Amino acid sequence: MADSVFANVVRAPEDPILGVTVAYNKDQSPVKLNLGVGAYRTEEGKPLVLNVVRKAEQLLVNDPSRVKEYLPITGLADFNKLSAKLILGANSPAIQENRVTTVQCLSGTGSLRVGGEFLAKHYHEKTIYIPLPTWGNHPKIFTLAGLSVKTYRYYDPNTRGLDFSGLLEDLGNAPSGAIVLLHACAHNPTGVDPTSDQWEQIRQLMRSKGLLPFFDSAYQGFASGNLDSDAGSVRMFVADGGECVAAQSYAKNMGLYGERVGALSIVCKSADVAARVESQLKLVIRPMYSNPPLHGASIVANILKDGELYTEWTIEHFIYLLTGTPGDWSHIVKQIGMFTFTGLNTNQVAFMTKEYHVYMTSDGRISMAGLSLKTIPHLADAIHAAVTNVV
Ligand code: PGU
Repeated sequence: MADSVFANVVRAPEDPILGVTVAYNKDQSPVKLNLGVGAYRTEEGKPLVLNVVRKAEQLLVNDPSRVKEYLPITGLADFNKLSAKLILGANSPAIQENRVTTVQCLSGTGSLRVGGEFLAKHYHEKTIYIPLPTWGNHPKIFTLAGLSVKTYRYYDPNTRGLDFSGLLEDLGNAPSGAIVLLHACAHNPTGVDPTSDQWEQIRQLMRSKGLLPFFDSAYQGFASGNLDSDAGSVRMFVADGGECVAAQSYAKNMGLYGERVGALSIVCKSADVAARVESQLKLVIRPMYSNPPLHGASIVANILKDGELYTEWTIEHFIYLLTGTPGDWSHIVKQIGMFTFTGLNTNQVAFMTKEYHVYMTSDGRISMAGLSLKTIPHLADAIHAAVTNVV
């Protein structure tokens, strides 16, 4: 047999986050626990679908007038309008003045990628600053989008809090006009967010240097439990009349992970600019995947536009924020969002996986949403053993 024409393809490593699920699926142990990916689980550790999502889905199935026609390149119009309202606020002047363009994209990742490619093509400064650390896919998304990626200091391992002076210093030294990736709330993986006063200082510094804010909003509702408060950082930057970019994901806050529902909004100075920006976004999207999928966006639109379902969503979703925290380390209580940055090192994580079948990312991040009352003691044992046996 002749060699494969692909014989020189080298094996790539598993993804640092999604690869944790691959390893977990292979494990046969009955006590295994997956705290890698940020996803809600039932007490039994099974994936959880919100009731309100089931209801909205049923409405779609029962409606015979619904067809499977292609969506426009920009996606479902209702979904886009409602998404802009969710992040910018119902009474946002920017929306009223028609200077926001919103396009439906493939969840948060797709929104970041489309936004990145648009900026690489049409924005004058090609450097994007991302926090250190950040979600592991950020540098890859923006590099492949054609931007050059640099980091700014964000987390201080000594205080297990924000390195605010480092952040201000690094953004202060960024070239004017550079793009800055900001986690709108519930920073992943650290769970550390700036206070409103700190956000205000960041805003002033960024506006004074003409730095362009690119918000990643993957956890709206997870930081404070309130959708509006969690969009406060974004709204602060819109209220000053300046421009910004925002990527939204419904993967976590509606539990729609695999439906791949998200939106990219670009807030512009005028309606005329917004229309031209949208025309160019279509040119980015069309050759990439032509137009986005219909089903998930229809679910979201049904929930967001219906008063009753909307209320049900806000109540049901936030009940799951009340998951208990193991241990009494004060940083764990202080950190917010779906994840806890435990401070466990790579060796301790490897030990917990090998000896206790507990799966998490090697940086020590655990998804709190993967825990249940039943599994907390097992995790606590595993952490105790790791901390006492492994340095
Ligand atoms: N932005 C941030 C900050 C994220 O944490 C995630 C998902 C995304 C964007 C993109 O999510 P979409 O599913 O594309 O909407 N991070 C999760 C999910 C697993 C992953 O890495 O994709 C996580 O566990 O970090």
